[in-house]
Amino acid sequence: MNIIDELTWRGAINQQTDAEGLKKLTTEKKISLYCGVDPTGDSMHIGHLIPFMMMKRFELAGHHPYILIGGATGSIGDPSGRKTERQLQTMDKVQHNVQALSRQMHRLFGGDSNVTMVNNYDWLSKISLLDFLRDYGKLVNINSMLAKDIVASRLDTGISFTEFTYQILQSVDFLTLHNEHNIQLQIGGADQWGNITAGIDLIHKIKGSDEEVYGLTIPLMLKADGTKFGKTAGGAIWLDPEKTSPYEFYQFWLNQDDRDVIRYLKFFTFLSQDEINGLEDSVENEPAKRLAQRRLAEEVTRFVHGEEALESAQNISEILFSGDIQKLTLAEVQEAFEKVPNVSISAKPENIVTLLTDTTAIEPSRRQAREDIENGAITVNGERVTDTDAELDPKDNFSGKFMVIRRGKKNYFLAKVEN
Ligand code: 545
Repeated sequence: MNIIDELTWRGAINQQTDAEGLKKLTTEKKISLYCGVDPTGDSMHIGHLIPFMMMKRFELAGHHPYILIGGATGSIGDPSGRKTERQLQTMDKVQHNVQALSRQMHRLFGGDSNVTMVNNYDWLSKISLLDFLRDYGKLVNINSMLAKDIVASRLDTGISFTEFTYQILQSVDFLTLHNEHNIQLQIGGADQWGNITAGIDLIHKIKGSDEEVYGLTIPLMLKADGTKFGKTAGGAIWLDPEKTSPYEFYQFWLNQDDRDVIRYLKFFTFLSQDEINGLEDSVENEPAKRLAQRRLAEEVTRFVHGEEALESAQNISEILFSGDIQKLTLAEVQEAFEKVPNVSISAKPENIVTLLTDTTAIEPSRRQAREDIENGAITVNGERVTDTDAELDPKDNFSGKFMVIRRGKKNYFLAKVEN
């Protein structure tokens, strides 16, 4: 199947500069294409990942993707999708982020794949101001720059000359990559449309309007309930395991709504159309099994974090579901309860009522603590405690490092033992 037809089936096409031309080109030959990312942070979140998943599909179809890290553009800042001027980052910070993002990209798309990484600092930093103005500035029309949505929407609040110029830098990238690597297509999220078409205009001005270059954008991912995709109460879902643990990452996908899960499978997994259609039937006919969510969580976690992290995330999920938390390893306890309230306790044995009130303030009063204990609402390390005189010794579990306290069905607290 042609790659453009595949992306269409996946719901992954927002706009194209020449749909017919691009389909013909990709049917006739294998092309080189690119997508860029600016080092404005040290990790991508799952929203940023989308166009790069689509690049991987181009690769699987035999095309040659280039990933551009914006060492130069990242020091300026893309105004796209932002209502206010950005604060400039220090060059040290940009450099740090370039390295972090390159590592992340390598882990995801490197290895033995046919993906090439480039950094636009290598060419943009070499252009002098006079050359810039003479070679490129002269070819770009201020009127068409002002007409771009991104710039137009900032005219009343204001936009600096620096951010205004950003679209020319991204255009020079497209031109440079076209000249040096015969790149014919740039892809990006819907917010990149203005920058991508600016690049095509520049190439046409310099190389003639017959020069075959294309742009394609991917729609913003929306959720059926109208809230923002990829955000939870705890913030964004990051690809960096230090920011979002593999367990939390796995749970995020597992908890998706039936109305969204098929669209996510199409965007974030490499499952075939047949497999996804099968899962769609399952959502319709046996939704309680949540097969689609399970498969989604499994595929995406494996792709981003690897097999071992996936197994551990599944293991933690099963253990928490069964309540048998003594089976968790020390590392798993930390991962599982990273986001629950943390309290600290001493290494000495303590009475359960004192522990829940004076020591940890999990319960508001001794009366409430006694009531919850007697009603069976309190478990410690997976075991129900119903005796208000019980003495708990932190040494008994998790190598004396943690005590996991649960109030009611879902309220977990991680007590860290002070040493
Ligand atoms: C720079 C030079 C080029 C081509 C592209 C660029 C980057 C582009 C841009 N892209 C966004 C981005 O976000 C910061 C990530 C922090 C880790 O700003 N001008 O860099 C996002 N992009 C992915 C998608 C996007 C876009 O990386 O395209 O739409 C989000 O889905 O916002 O020559």
